[in-house]
Parts: sequence; structure tokens; C-alpha cells
Amino acid sequence: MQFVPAIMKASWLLAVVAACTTESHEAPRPAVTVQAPDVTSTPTSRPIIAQLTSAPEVPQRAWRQHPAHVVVELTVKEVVKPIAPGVTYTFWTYGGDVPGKFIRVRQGDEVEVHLKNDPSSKLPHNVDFHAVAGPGGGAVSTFTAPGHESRFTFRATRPGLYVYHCATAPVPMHVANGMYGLILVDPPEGYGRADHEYYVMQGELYTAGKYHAPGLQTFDMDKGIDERPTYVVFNGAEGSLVGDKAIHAKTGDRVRLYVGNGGPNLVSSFHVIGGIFDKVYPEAGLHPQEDVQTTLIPSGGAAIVEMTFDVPGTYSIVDHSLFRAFNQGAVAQIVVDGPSRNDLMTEKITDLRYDGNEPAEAAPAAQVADDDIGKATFGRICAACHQPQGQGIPGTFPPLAKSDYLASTAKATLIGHVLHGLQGPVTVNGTTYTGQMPPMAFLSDDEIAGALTFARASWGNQLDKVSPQEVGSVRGQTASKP
Ligand code: HEC
Ligand SMILES: [Cu+2]
Repeated sequence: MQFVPAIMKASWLLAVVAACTTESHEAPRPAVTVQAPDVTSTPTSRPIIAQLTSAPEVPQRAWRQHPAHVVVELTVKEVVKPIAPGVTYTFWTYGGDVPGKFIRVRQGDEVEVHLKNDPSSKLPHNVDFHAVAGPGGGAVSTFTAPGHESRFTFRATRPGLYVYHCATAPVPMHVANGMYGLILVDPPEGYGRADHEYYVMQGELYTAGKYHAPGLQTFDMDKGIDERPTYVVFNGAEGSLVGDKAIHAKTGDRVRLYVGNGGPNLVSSFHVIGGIFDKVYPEAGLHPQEDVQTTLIPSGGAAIVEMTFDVPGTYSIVDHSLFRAFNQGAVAQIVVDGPSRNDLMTEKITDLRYDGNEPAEAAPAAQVADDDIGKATFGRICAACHQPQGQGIPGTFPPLAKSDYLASTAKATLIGHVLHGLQGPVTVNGTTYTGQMPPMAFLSDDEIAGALTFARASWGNQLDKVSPQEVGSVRGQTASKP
């Protein structure tokens, strides 16, 4: 962007002088103008050192009602860090981590960039800010040899979330080695309230060794050119947002993710499994879209996504180009705590055997050996809920083993339960169950008789047989009822 440092410096000095003479650090605040954001007026407050954060943290929004002169200090470091357990890589970083530090300014701010290149670096580096509307995005102004520091200033004229990255030759190699990050330019009115804000950035790694090949890995230029990454990861390493490093929220919380894609090659199909984005600012542009399942994030692009969760549990963030998620590392997690919501989503209620035939066409009992039919039916149908040893599942499925209900209830009633289902409450051995057993009239008389007989004679139960005739008569009686 075109810039005249002398003018900037003069106004900056004036501002400091003004601040000193009024003995106040606060300049008078102009009224907020939402329709016409103040992006051209000269900052009137003292320079502010930007508070940068490492992913997944996001700096606080500046609640200033006026533009300011903001100093951004970035230090390039070449560091060895893990990609996955037992796999390391020499990353080139802005601030020691991948992605680079999150920078947050306000629309209209004058941003003074101090780019330091650590003396231990082997190569020169620079930075191209996509938030800069001007040739190279600052790349030429910030070209910095090891042990040097470059400074330049730009005006953040446009709001949005922008990628920054290294643009030193070979550029894609510098990006693939981790030299990318995000700068957020808040519009004066902000993006609205959120309970949590997180920084997530996708990127690829091209290593000489295969996926999970152990040891220090080197960069593979040919894989880069072929666009065949070894790893596709969020926040610089596989598992960087998984397990005890997962993102956390409570049900009902508004979660805003600032998502970037460093690339250098792939477009991300950004998706949260089990989640629907309430709002997406596609490509981090001005106009939000609502109720989105998956959003495309181009290489060198970003998106702002917002979501709320009603059902607690663990939600996986993936690139829905799924081999990347399952075979290259592109998985992160959001853990949502809160009371269960069976009204919105239940756990698995039934697991019935499906043999390819419709229930009415179930294999005739005669095909199964007579002495096995009870055990077989129990194992095939009843054990899914009541468990193989009839022990049930505490709180969910009552036991049949030593069940006082089974022992004290008339056979015809039990047959009726299996034929027509049973909806609680039902008390078994002192515990009351309020679940639901599905109707199983698709079973033959022999199967129901066999399963009940088997249950009544197993695991310590010593109850008499149930005959197919008894089942038939209950079925006949109830079938004729309306
Ligand atoms: C899909 C799960 C499921 C399947 C399959 C199932 N049941 Fe049940 N069963 C239940 C539930 C749940 C209850 C308790 C209902 C309630 O809470 O009101 C129950 C209750 C019972 C009871 C009375 C309570 C007790 O523990 O004595 C009997 C007897 C019974 N089932 C027998 C069977 C038999 C025999 C089969 C196989 C033919 C079977 N069930 C298959 C879920 C199932
Ligand atoms: Cu670089």
C-alpha cells in the first residue's frame, strides 16, 4: 500500500505531544459511526503494542472507538517441533509456533510491523500481509536477514480475517515449513458477542518419509510440487487440538472460530462432525451465510465460523476431504459439556439383527435345530439389550438373570411383552426401569417360546418352559383385539 512515513511520524508525534500537554493518556473519543467506519482519520492516542497470542488463543478485541497506532512485534525462529508422536520437523515460524502469532487490530489502525529474524536462523524471511492493499503486502519492506529487524507501516483499511505468510524464495517451501498466520481486522462495530473465540489454521507438510515415519523429517520438494502432502494438520501438528488439548465449550455457548488455511496447496472443506455452523463469513468476507454444513477455505484464505451446541459430547473438526482427516492428521476436537438432551438426540436405542429379509419373511423356525432355537433367538435378538449373560445394563436394560419380575409374572403377560413390546415403568429386583422394549411379533411362536424358555432356565433361573402353543394362543387373543 502507498504510505508516507514522514506524515505518519509527524502526526504520531503530535499525538504524543497532545497527550503529554493534557496530562492524559486518553484522547477525546469521537462518537462511533457504524455506517461509515472511521478508517482515514489520524490516530490520536499513543502507540499501542499489540498483544499477540499463540493458537488456539485469540487476543481480546480492542474496544477502542477510534483508530490507533499499533506496533506488531513478530520474531522469526527456525525450531524443531513434533508433527506427530516420534516425528519431528524443522519448522520456520513467526514467534516459535505454527501457525504464527494471532494479530488483532481495528479497522483504520496504522500497523507498524517490527519483523525480527532470530540470529540463529539460517535464512532470510519476510512477511506478506493479505490485510495490506498494496504491492507484495509488505514482503519487500520486511525482507530480513538473520540477526536483523525490519520495520514498515500499513493502514488496515479493510475489515476481515486475513492470512499472512512468508514470501521469500522459494515461497511455497517457506509456507510449507510453517510460515503462515492470521491477522484479524475488527470492523468498528465488531463481530458481536461470543463466549469463546479460537484460532484454528490448516496447513500441509511435505516430508521425505511416509506418514508417521519416525525421526527428524526433511522437506520433500517433489511432493510439494505434486501437491501430495504427507500430513494435513490443524495448528501445526497432528493432535494439536485433540484429547487434553481439545477446545472446550458448554452447551448453549456461542463459539467463534477464526479459521485460516495456510496451504500452500490444498483447499479445505472445513467441517465440524455433528455440528452446523449458525453463521459463516465465507472467505472471511463482509456478508455472513447461515446454517452451513461445510465451508470451503481456499489456500491463503480464511473464514469466520460461529456455532452453538445443544447436545453435549465430542465434536471433531475435519477437512471433509476425508483421507486427510483419517490418514494425514486433519482432525481437531471440540468438547461440549452440558446436560444430555434426549429430546434432540438419543443414544442408540436398539440394535436388531437384520439378515436381509423383511421381518415378515423371517426364516422359518424349522430351519433351525429345535434344541437350539431358544438359545439362538436369545443370542440373535434379546442379548443385544439384556446382554449375553442376561445381566442387563444398569439403568437401561433390566436383567433377566435372577429377575424377580420374570419369576413372578404370568407367562401370558411375558409373552405379551415380547409380542407387543413393553413400556415402563417396570420394577426388577428393586430397580425401576422406564425404558422401552420394542414389539417383536415378527418372531415365530417357536422363537418366542424358545427365547423365554431359555431365559427362564439360564443364569440361575429355574422356571418352567413356555410352549409355542402358549405363545400362539396369546398372539391369537391379542391379534383379534382392535
Ligand atoms: C431393544 C432392546 C431389547 C430387546 C431386543 C429385548 N428387550 Fe426385553 N426389555 C427391554 C427393556 C428396555 C425392558 C424394560 C422396559 C421398561 O423399562 O419398561 C425389557 C424388559 C423385559 C422383561 C421384563 C423385565 C425383566 O427384566 O424381567 C422381559 C422378561 C424381557 N424384556 C424379555 C425379553 C426377551 C425374551 C427378549 C428377546 C425375545 C427381549 N426382552 C428383547 C429391552 C429389550
Ligand atoms: Cu520465510
